[in-house]
This record gives sequence, structure tokens and C-alpha cells, in this order.
Amino acid sequence: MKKQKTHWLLQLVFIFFTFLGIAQNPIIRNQYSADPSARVFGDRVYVYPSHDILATEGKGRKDWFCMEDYHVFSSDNLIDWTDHGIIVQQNKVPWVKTDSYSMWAPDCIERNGKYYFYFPSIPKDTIAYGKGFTIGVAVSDKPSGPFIPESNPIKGVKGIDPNVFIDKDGQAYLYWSSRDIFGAKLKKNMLELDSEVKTLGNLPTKGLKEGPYVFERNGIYYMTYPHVENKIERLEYAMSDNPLGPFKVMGTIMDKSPTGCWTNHHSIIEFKNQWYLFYHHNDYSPTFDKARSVRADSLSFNPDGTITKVIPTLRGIGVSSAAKEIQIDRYSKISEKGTTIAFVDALDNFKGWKTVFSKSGAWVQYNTVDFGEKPLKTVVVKALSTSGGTLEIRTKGINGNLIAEVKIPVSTSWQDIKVPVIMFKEGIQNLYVLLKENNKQVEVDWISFK
Ligand code: FUB
Repeated sequence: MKKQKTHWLLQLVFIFFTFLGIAQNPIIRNQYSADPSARVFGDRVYVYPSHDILATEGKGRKDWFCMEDYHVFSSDNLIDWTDHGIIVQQNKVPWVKTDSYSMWAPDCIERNGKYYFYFPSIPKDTIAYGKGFTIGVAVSDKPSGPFIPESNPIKGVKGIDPNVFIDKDGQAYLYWSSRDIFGAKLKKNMLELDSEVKTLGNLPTKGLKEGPYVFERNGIYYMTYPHVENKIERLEYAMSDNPLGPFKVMGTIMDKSPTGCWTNHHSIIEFKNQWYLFYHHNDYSPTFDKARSVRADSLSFNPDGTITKVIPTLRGIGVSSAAKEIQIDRYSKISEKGTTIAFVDALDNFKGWKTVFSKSGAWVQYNTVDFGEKPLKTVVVKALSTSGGTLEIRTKGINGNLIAEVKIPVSTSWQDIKVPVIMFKEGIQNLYVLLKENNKQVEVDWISFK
């Protein structure tokens, strides 16, 4: 048979970009990712995370954070994310110790058409820069890179978790942490400090604070930071009328992880009139919390400018298209009994999750699915059931409109079951999937409409 040749341009596109498709939480599904710095550049959201990898013999420190490079991801709809590939790597930065595997939480900002990527790491030259972390910059003409690292780290900075904020008057500030949170003005070149370093006071004194992220809204400067008061970090915030404080501690943005992921690290953006919190959790690595994954949820403010606490969801953000694979295991709500979520393949967590229905009436609710305007005629369910069983798919509640009834035949392998849609309603709907009978078990990977 004649082998088909892929056009060289298409091959190049595949090398540099990976479309990650569907986005519920976690939003990055092809690798571990942590410490997300989300930024709006033009009409896209860019996410600059740390890239957790697992330490192996001679590569990083066992049972600890291990990172050797950074990728950047972007999306124009918060659903379809593109991995633009590696933008900076430890062995290509002149000042970084090449076997330190310590490319921790970064940030990126735009000024006058140039993109400045700030990242912490361990320097080679401890005589010049001291022991421990310092912070460097890499510069690009595009948010997706390539970024060219500066030869030396920023003078006068010792610590991790850089964050940059540019005020309305054009003054840029660099923040970072080293148990406490520090801040200083940056010169217009964005590469050098332009003031004394200030320890930002009036923040909690008990326990570690790190990962500062500053933004301004309606004249209020928000200093937001993860804080370990008792073993696990929670996201907190303080407010001020000045970018360098003094700040007044206001409360919690997100409670500590109920499953014990030690760190959290976040950023906050406004995109198309909605505010979002990007953060991380160890979704793909439930037994090791140094292999984390980026998540995002909506965030809102009270009339007095205080932040409403964000309850983490699996559903995440964005509108899912009915015509794509809808991962109902990333549910908005779930019945108390008879529905569980498990990895599809216990040997490869990156294959994602499945929903297991095991009781009559067990259900999941999956919000904000766009059915478009053109009638969709068929529903496809990727399912596995050794007992066989019947699923109902409804909109408008678990007793709402029945849009399909899907008989899942007995099988020991995954199958795509196709049935006609009984009733089509256009536009954005919440979806409900239920098991009809008792003594049956049905597993669902995804559903999709054609
Ligand atoms: O990712 C390594 C470190 O863990 C970050 O720098 C901290 O903010 C914490 O998330």
C-alpha cells in the first residue's frame, strides 16, 4: 500500500504545538504542571506553569520537587488549550546549575511589545549569587517564545516565586518570597531593581508564606499568597491602596486541600468580563503531592471588593461543546450514592478518569454544554459494562427532559454505543446522566453528540 506523506508544514505544526482539547480540571492533560501564572495577552489566555517531573536516579532529588524546563499553554476559549512546547530549560540558562532541577514557579508579563519571563532557580556560581534560589529573566517578542535568557540573574534578589505587576502609572514591581514576601520597584528595562527591597509587613507571621500574586481592581491592590498555617497551604489575600502595602489581611480565597496536597499556588485574571483563579492540585498523582496539575475555577468579588471564597470544582471553566468528548467524570454535581470516579487505566493516570454507575438512579450533572443551533441527531457513549445496563441522558434536572436512552450491551471491553437523540434543544444546557436499573454496573469514559 502507498504510504501517505504528511505535508512538511503540518509536521512542523505537530512538533511545536500539541492541542490538548477539552478542558475541565485539570486543564493540562499531557504532563504534570504546577504554579500556574495565567496572563491575558491579546485575545488569548496564556498559562506559564512549573513543569513537575518525577526524579529518577541522577536526575533531581527523590521525593522532592523536580523540574528542568518550562512550557507555555494558551487558549482563546478556556476549553481548547495548546501546548506551545518548551520555552526555557535549565541547561540553556547561563547562570543556572544544570543539575539542580529547580525551575520553580515562574511568571510572565508584557511591556512595550516584549514578553519578560521571570523564573527562580539555583545558580552555578554560589560565590557571586549566594547559596539557594535566585531569580532570572528571559525575554521574547512573542508570549509563546522563544525566550532568550539573560546571562545573569537579577541583582539583589534571593528567593523563589517571582511575580510582576505593572501599575496604571507604568511603574513595574517585582515580588518574590523566601518565607516572607518581598517587593521592590523594577526599572523600565524590567531587568533590574529600582528601589530598596521591602519586606511586606502586616501579613501573617506564623508559618510559611510564598507564591505572591498582585493585581489591582477598582483602586484596590490585592496581595494574594499561599500560606501554611498548619501543614497544608491555603490561598489567602490582603488588600491595600498601595502596591507595596501596608496590606490588611482579609481572608481565604481557597481552603487547604482536603486530600492533603501540601502546596497550592495561583494567579488571578479577568478574561471577557469574568474573573478566574488558576491554581494546582495533585489530580494525576494522588499519592505524591510534588507531581501536580493546573486547574482553573471562576472567581467573584463582593460589592466591597472582598473576594468570595472559591470552592474547587472538577468541572472547571469554559463552555463544553456537545459535539466533542464530554468527560462527565469532571462533573458539576454527583449523587451521594452509587456513582464513583476512577482512573480509566491504573497504569497510566494521564488516560484520565471514568464514571462508574452502580445503583439505580445514580447520576452525575455536567454543566454548561453548548448544543449549538443545528439539531444533533445521535449520542455516542464510550462505555463498558460486564452486566449490561441502561443509561438515561437528560437536560433540565434528573427528572427533566429525556434526550436519549442508551442500552449498554454486556461487554468486557470499551465500546462506542450510538443511539438516536429523542429530543433536541439548542443552546447551552446542563446535562444529567443516570443509571436506570439496580444490580447493574456501567462505566462511562465520555459522551458526545453528532
Ligand atoms: O513548585 C515548587 C514550589 O512549590 C513553588 O515555588 C511554591 O510556590 C510551591 O508551589
